[in-house]
This record gives sequence, structure tokens and C-alpha cells, in this order.
Amino acid sequence: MISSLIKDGVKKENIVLVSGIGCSSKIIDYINLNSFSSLHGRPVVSAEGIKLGNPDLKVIVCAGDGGTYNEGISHLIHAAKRNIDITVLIHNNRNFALTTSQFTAVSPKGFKGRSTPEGSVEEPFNPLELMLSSNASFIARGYAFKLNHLGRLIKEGINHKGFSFIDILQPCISFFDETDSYKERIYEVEEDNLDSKKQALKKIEKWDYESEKSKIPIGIFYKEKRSAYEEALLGKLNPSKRNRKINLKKIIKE
Ligand SMILES: Cc1ncc(C[n+]2csc(CCOP(=O)(O)OP(=O)(O)O)c2C)c(N)n1
Repeated sequence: MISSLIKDGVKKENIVLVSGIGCSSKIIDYINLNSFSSLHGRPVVSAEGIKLGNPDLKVIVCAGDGGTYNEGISHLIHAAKRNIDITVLIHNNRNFALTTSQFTAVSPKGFKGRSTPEGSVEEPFNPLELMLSSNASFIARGYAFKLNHLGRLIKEGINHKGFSFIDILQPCISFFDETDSYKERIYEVEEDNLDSKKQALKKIEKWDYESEKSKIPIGIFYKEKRSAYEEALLGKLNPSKRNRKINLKKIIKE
């Protein structure tokens, strides 16, 4: 997927991966690209800083559902609202896996993990619905075992001018292995009327992250053209190219 972006003319040095902390976030160690390892729950806001520092960059966040839908949820909402041109990939295994399994905002009610040995009493929320109401301009869901489909979603997300959000269902084989269940239930959604919020909501509501029986649509649910935050804020300015003539030694001495 990255090589296909490079083939299309994107410079490798202009792609940046930003991770949080978790199993998901190890990905930046496996891919030979510029990367930044941020704190748990903080990759979205770190990515926003990188994008504003150099708007020429393609900035891609790789993070877990725990870090992003729990600790970092406010950053996700505000990034979507302001439509900053970054891509957020959520490796959604529906638990805090690196810390050997606690329930997250998208674990089903009754989820048994270290923090809820008797089963969680909370119902999950639907992150796609949350993104729609937060005004995200690109909303999709992919599946880790449908690689060609997922590759297309990620590429479309990166090429989308504005905030792109892709929730990727990725079974956790140690603590929440939904592979067999997902295999039966996942289907590709019709990607029509993509600029209609009403239609998007209808499709998004087909699965609420709670039901273990209903079918699960994957694909692009919503896509809208809207001006991106960094364009509105910076115009043509690229802060990384400013000649700031900073004397670091003098500043440190002061
Ligand atoms: C502020 C903060 N809180 C908690 C932790 C401990 N911690 C490290 S990884 C992790 C779980 C990560 O879960 P998730 O974001 O879902 O990613 P996964 O490991 O499932 O890919 C937690 C709770 C931390 N490092 N920093």
C-alpha cells in the first residue's frame, strides 16, 4: 500500500507514522518509514502537531482502541471536528491487549478481562457513529483478514483531503479472538451516496459493537469534501520552511 503511494508520486520521506503505546503501536518498528512514538492515548494530537509543522507530510496514526476510544477520545473528536488532514487507523481488537486485557469502550457488555473478571457491565459505543456526529469527513471500517480491501481503504483515506478515520477490526488471538465470528458476519457495504449523513448512519447502525449475531458491514460509509484545518489556519505557509534564525545556545543560556 505504501509502495503504491510512492509509485503514485508521494515521496517516502514525506510519509510519517505516529503511534501510541500498545500491541498496535509496535507497527512503527516494523515499517521502514519516518515515525514518532507518542504517549499512550496521545498519537492523534501528536500527529496534528506534525501536520501543522509541515503540511506537506502525509501523517498516519496507528493506535489501539483502548488508547484512542478511552484515554485519547477527546483528541479524536476534535481532530475530526476541525478536519485536519491526517489519517487515523485504529487497530481495534476490542480490549487493552498489551496490558493483558482490560475492557475498552468497544468491548461488548459481559466482556471478561483482568479488570472485569465477572464481566463488564457497560455497553460499548459505536465509534463510527461518534465520528459521524463529530463531523469526520471520511469514515470507514476494514477487517485485518481482508487485506486487499483494507489496503484500498487505507489508500483512499490517505489520499482524502481532510480527516480520515478507519476502524480496523483486528481479532486479538490471545484475549478476544473473534476470528470465527467475524468470518461469518463481515460483508462489504454498498459504497453509494457517500456524502449523505442519513445514509451513512443507516449503514453504520447495522452493527452496534454489542450484538454477537448481527452482520458487520465494512467499507467506506461517509466521505465529504470540506476545507482542511491546516489550509484554513496556515494558507500557503509551511512552518517547517520558515527561516527562523534561532540561536538555541543563547536561548538555553538565558
Ligand atoms: C497514560 C497511560 N496509561 C496506561 C498505560 C499502560 N498501557 C500501556 S499499553 C496499554 C494497553 C494498550 O491498549 P490499546 O490502546 O487498546 O492497544 P493494544 O495493545 O490493544 O493494541 C496500557 C493500558 C500507559 N502506558 N500510559
